[in-house]
Amino acid sequence: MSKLFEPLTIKDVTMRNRIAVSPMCQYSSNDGMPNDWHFVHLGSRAVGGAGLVVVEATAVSPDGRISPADSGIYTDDHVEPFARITGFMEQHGAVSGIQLAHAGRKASVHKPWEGDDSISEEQGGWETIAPSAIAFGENIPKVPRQMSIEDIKRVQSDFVASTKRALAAGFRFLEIHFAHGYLAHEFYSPLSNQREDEYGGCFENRIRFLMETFAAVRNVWPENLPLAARLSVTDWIDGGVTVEESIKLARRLKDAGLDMLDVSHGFVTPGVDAVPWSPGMMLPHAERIGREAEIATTTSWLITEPQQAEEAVSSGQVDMVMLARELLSDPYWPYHAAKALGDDVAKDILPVQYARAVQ
Ligand code: 8OZ
Repeated sequence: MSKLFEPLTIKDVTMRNRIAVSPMCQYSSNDGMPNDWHFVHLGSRAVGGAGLVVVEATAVSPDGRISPADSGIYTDDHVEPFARITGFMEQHGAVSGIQLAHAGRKASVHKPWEGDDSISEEQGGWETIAPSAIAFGENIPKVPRQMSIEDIKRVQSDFVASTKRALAAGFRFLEIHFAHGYLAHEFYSPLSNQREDEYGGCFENRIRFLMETFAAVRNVWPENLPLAARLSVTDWIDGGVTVEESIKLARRLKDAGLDMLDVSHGFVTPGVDAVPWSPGMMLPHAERIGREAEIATTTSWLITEPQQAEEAVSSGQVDMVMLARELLSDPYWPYHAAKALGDDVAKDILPVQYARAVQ
């Protein structure tokens, strides 16, 4: 049997294989509510055979949404519609995961297919907050308000309340969004954090928001359930975060109870030319961080082929792969991958309603 289709156990949760659906924003909610779109989108990927399905970046507060159409888990009313989705996904053999996020200075923008640019307050946008009053730039010129200590505490308590709701909704895998230039990454990167208090400056201060938020979430997320974080491990530019300091941060998070690091990159500033786009580009970084920080890892980015995914896990570069776009065009990618790898599990992946007709 291939390694890709070997189950993976983290804490008390066993995934049937090492293929995860990476969190992908759908920009299809009204006031944060998941709806039939999310049910079908996520449910289809569970039926398609993924071991873990992670719900898109889900906001911990209304101002933490990237766009007004982001999903959110900032009221108790969000729990029930998410529970319907987790119930269906688990019934079809997938572990239900969710990514919790606050978009910081990249909040209050139009959906990608409506321009991806800042929405003014007159147009229904909102005031954004960030570690420092520095705009992202280019298509997001809105200058955020520098967060006070009270703002920091408020956002951290929003992460805690959202974690409790995620648990109530039946999720068994939680990922905190520390990547892609959103709020936590804005604290981590010197490019967006120019604070002069204990939340800015040296490494210790720049990771404080992340460490405190992580500890607060870990405190309410059950010890026996996996807690992951997605981290932009490099900003790809001088003066930004580096893989070396991200290894230090990964070790610190591991000591604080991190179960898996989702290795990602960039997006804290616009127009970075140095991104080395290539197949499996983050796999060597994930391998190094996993080895040096002694932490389980996963990654995404241009992992598209069954053999490539198999090599990534069988060579020990990562414990699990996260696929995104490939799974948009083919929810049955796990089934097709098992067939391509000649794996016997292919016959068990499709639900009986389909398997009776297709093998
Ligand atoms: C990839 C690159 C930049 C942003 C997210 C919308 O992380 C994103 C995103 C994904 O939620």
